Amino acid sequence: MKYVLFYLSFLLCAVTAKANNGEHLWLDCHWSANPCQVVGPLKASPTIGIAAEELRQHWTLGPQVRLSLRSMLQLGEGYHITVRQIDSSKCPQLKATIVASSAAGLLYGAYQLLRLQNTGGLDSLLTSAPKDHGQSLFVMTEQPVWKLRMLNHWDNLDGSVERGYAGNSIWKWKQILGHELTPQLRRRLTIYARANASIGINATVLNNVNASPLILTRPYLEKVQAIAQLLRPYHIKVYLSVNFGTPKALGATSTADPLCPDVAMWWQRKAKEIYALIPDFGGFLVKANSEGQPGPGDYGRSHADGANMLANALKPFGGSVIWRSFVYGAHHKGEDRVKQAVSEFEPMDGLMADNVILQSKNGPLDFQPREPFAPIFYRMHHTPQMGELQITQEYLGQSKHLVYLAPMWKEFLSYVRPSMLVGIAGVANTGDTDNWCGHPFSQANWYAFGRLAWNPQLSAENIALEWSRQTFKLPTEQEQQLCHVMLSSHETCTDYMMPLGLHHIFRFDHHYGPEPGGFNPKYPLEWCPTYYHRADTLGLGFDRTVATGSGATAQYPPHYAALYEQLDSCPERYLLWFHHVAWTHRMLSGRTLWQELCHHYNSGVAQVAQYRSWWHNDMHPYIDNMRWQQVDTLLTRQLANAQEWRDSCLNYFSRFARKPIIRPSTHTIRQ
Ligand code: BDP
Repeated sequence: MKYVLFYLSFLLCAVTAKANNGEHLWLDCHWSANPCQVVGPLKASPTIGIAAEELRQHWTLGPQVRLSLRSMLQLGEGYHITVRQIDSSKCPQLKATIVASSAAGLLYGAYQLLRLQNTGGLDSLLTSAPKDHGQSLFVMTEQPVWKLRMLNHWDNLDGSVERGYAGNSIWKWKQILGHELTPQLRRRLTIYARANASIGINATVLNNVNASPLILTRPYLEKVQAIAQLLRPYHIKVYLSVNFGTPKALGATSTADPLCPDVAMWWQRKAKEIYALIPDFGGFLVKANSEGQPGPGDYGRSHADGANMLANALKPFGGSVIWRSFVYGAHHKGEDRVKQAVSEFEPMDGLMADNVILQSKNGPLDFQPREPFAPIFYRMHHTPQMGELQITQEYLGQSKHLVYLAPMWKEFLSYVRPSMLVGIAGVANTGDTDNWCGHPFSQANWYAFGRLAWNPQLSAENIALEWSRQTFKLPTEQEQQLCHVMLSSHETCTDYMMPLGLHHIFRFDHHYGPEPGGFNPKYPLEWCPTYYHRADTLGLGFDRTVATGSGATAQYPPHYAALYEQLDSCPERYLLWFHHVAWTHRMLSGRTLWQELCHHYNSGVAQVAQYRSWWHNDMHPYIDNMRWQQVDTLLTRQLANAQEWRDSCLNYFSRFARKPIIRPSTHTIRQ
């Protein structure tokens, strides 16, 4: 085992000696000449072996780390860390102990200890004078809030990635021969596994929710088994997205009706086959009767019928069904799209098997730059729920814009309490490009997702700081500037794309640039920008009030329903989501709606211009040339794109407002 790990670390680091292409993400991969000693039950499991090897290679603040496994402590996946100052006579050194009740806890504790080291969390111990008995102490105990901390890959079997902006799929099915991964793939996926383990992610769905039936055929299942074997020591469980019509599509049955005994039997046999290959398989993620996917509705059955049939097949093996609530247009045609998840699923609350989890996107529409939270989280009282966040920035500049998503996710988490969920999923932004995520700053979103999934109380500020320290290692002033840019970047993006609660005014299909006038009779109305902004000569915005609109406000708990229903109390960031507002309406700033809209668009562009000139003029000395150049080019592009957003949206809306566009002044940065 030791030699395997030695070889792996060597392989992992060899390629990056020359230039930092970002492949190792936020992780240290230098090869220590003087490894520290790690003591404990190192042979007890491969997971502990990895924890020990990480510490041996990367812990530099003291001669020894002790790992201790105590199952009585009931720490679950958590850990208890103690660090003491020793030998302060010459230069202070630290002695660390990690106690956990599981191998996973030791692994997570090891990564946390290294994070503390690399982000300066133990500096005070190193600099402080010795306390009584010659020792200062640092202690921390942590357990994850959610048991499921999952990535959803939208990777297709042909190697493409739906809404992927960082190259092709990371899985490389052709490089898995029988049960063996090629050395290249093994090396790459080991970096992936290590990155996830370092931030606490413990589950991954390998394939697209728009799933190919082929994933459940034997050759693919054997490849999945090979991936599961690689991920297992990093405490990552594999799940698969399944196509509800699979038995029929593969020609095994004549129908996919969930109430047909042959169909149920097929799934039971399939579950048995999967668990024989992958005993700790997590379960199925299902997108059914949504955007053309097959589902129980095709046979007049309910989502509960479908979910329960699958749940029944997985139950004997301890697996779960994660059923998505992202459905619209199937059963509630004509109803405001944002209301349809509640209309569809609320009547099924309590009817689903106990190993079914309902997974819903953070907002009621579709990963827009800003959405109010989805009310379904408050409407299901007997069904375990998971939140689905999107790391891949489909609607937030993809891998071309610097947009740090933690503030947006924190906004969601300020409405939906962690205790309301059993887990959280993030639609992954990984691809086979060298640095995994395309934009160097998009790595921060993967990092932030994991950290928040572990502990939703962490602040966006601290996570930005942690990430930038581990990724760039900058002097304090530059680090602060960088964090400021990251933290303001989401608001900046909504300013130049869709301020004040505007939504879905993207160009058709690719969801990158603006098309506020977009309308195509060939598409469902719910895909057309004009359906969402409702601009006319009187005003702008979608009226979702009970009094005069679609009544979506009524789906919220009373406090929020009242807040959103009234124009005067509705937070301005959601204003045009819930109200059709007169162009002359006075905003809190004293400006009219039209003036305010111009102000936001101008201010978004001005912010990006500032980011770009800061990076271009000030940051070159502090960042390796490769990444500096990459970000410089991307920020130039982001600026041009922000200007395009501003110009096309203001040009278009000015036709309705019948007011001249207010051009940027020197005061356009958001106050
Ligand atoms: C939308 C994407 C589409 C996904 C869908 C989903 O545009 O590609 O398949 O969500 O979540 O945002 O199922």
